[in-house]
Formats: sequence, C-alpha cells, structure tokens
Amino acid sequence: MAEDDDELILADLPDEELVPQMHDDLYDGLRDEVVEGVEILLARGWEPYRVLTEALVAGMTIVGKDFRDGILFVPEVLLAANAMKAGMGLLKPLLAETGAPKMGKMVIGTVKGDIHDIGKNLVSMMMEGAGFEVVDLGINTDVDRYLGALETEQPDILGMSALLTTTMPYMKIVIDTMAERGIRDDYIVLVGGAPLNEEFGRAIGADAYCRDAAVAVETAKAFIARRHNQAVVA
Ligand code: B1M
Repeated sequence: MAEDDDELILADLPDEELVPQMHDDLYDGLRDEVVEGVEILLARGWEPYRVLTEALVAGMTIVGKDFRDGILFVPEVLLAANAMKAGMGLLKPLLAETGAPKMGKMVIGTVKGDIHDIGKNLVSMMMEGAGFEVVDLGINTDVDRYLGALETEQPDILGMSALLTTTMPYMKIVIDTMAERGIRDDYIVLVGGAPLNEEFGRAIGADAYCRDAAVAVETAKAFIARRHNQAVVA
C-alpha cells in the first residue's frame, strides 16, 4: 500500500517538476520513463525542439558533468545515452515534419576511433527537419568511407563529429586527403563536437565549426545560399 502511495505518476506533475524529473530519469537510464515524459510534454503542446533541448539535452549535460567528475561510469552513461536515444526517436519524425523545401544534401559521420553519436544524430535530425537530405555514415568513420560517400552521394556538405580530444585531429586527415585529391573546395566542410572550437575549425581547414545542432543548420543554410548566389553571378 505504502509503495503504491509513493509511486510517481509523471502525468500528474506540472511542467516545472516534470522536466527535472525527466533529467533524473535520464540520469538513471530509465528509458520508458524518459519516453513517457517526452510523450506527456508533446501532448501538452510543447514544440519538439523545446522538448529536445530543455528535457533531453539539458539532462544529458548533467550526465556529462558527473561522468567527467568520476561520479558516473561508462555503463551508467550508456544507459542514459540509450534513454536519450529512445526519447529522440520519438521526436525525430516530428522535427523532420516541417515540410521544408529541399535545401541540399549532407554526408555526416563521427570520425575514426570515436563512437559518440548522440550529437551527430541530433545534427542529422535537425538538418532533416530544416529540409536537408542527410546520409549518415555512423560512427568510427575512416577517411576512405568519407571520401567514398562523397563520390557516391555527391553531397553539398561534409559534416564530421568528434567528441574526444584524441579523435578530433582525425578531421584534419580527412580534409588534407580531400585537398591532396583536389576535391576540398567541391564541398562545404562543417565540423562539430564538444571539445572543438572555432580556432580548431579554422586550423584544420574546415569551412566552419558548429557549436550545436541549431548552429549547424543555420551555418549550412548560409553556406548553401552563398553557393547559389555565386552560381547566379557566374
Ligand atoms: Co564519452 N566522453 N567516452 N561516452 N561521453 C565524453 C565526450 C567526455 C567529455 C566525458 C568527460 O570526461 N566529461 C570524455 C572526453 C574527454 C576528452 O576527450 N577530453 C569522454 C570519454 C573519455 C569517453 C571514453 C574514452 C570513456 C572510457 O572508455 N574510459 C569512451 C570513448 C569511446 C570511444 O569513442 N572510443 C567514452 C564512451 C562513452 C559512452 C559509450 C559511454 C557514451 C556514448 C554513447 C553514444 O554516443 N552512443 C558516452 C557519452 C554519452 C559521453 C558524454 C557524457 C555525453 C556526450 C553526448 O552525447 N552529449 C560526454 C560528456 C559531454 O560531452 N559533456 C562524453 C550530448 C550531445 C547532444 O552533445 O555530442 O556535444 P554533443 O553534440 C552537440 C554539439 O557538440 C554539436 O551539436 C550537437 C547537438 O547540439 N555537434 C556537432 C556534435 N557533432 C557535430 C557535428 C557537426 C555539427 C555540430 O557537423 C556538422
């Protein structure tokens, strides 16, 4: 009886309690509860992007801090990541549903040696939502796979993601190889990931560093518009 009394009904919580509760559930890797929370917020009229940023990404930031500080370890973070992915799965079709006209095409992948894919998946989702066609190469992507995809897919944009200080230099290997083959300037190269910054993006010869998924979309749109304008002038 006492147990029943203690049971938390997510749907009974007002937004300002539900969101922190979702952060806790994400932290504890409670997939079903995170999914339920997403469903409740959507049913209450929250925009999918708001659910994504305020309920999921903000929750993952807390997980990241405790991972850094040695409070959480890989198995717990994996559970949290899976809960986050389940929540994102619900939002993906909604974010892609904007009916925006096709803006261009992007090939994206997490670089070799790196298996972090949540940020990349978020960028893919947001780009699709903004009307881009996205070809996702997944994780641990080596230079041959990137270049092979550029040849077969003929995208406008190459996107690369790295979450480790040890894997971010691999982006330069990809860009240098593109330059060696004389194809660097055929593509807009955008890079992102938590340890990167603008200076790094410039130093490796990328066109731009994107702080987050929303910036990636804006940057991609701006570069595509610039390309179209150049084509019109020429
Ligand atoms: Co890892 N991990 N991890 N991890 N992990 C970090 C990155 C770390 C910062 C944690 C920490 O110490 N605080 C740390 C890196 C330290 C460093 O290099 N300086 C770290 C480490 C050390 C490791 C391992 C080495 C741990 C170990 O095994 N001892 C190991 C590495 C494995 C490998 O890759 N070879 C490892 C493993 C893992 C898990 C598997 C447990 C899991 C990944 C699950 C998965 O992705 N499927 C995991 C996670 C979840 C994290 C943290 C906690 C969260 C990352 C994340 O998903 N963030 C992370 C801590 C942190 O970043 N605070 C950490 C949420 C996501 C929405 O943000 O990915 O930054 P983010 O993406 C953003 C932007 O960066 C940007 O837009 C996104 C959306 O807004 N963006 C782009 C990203 N990519 C872009 C590409 C673009 C544009 C924008 O292209 C155009």
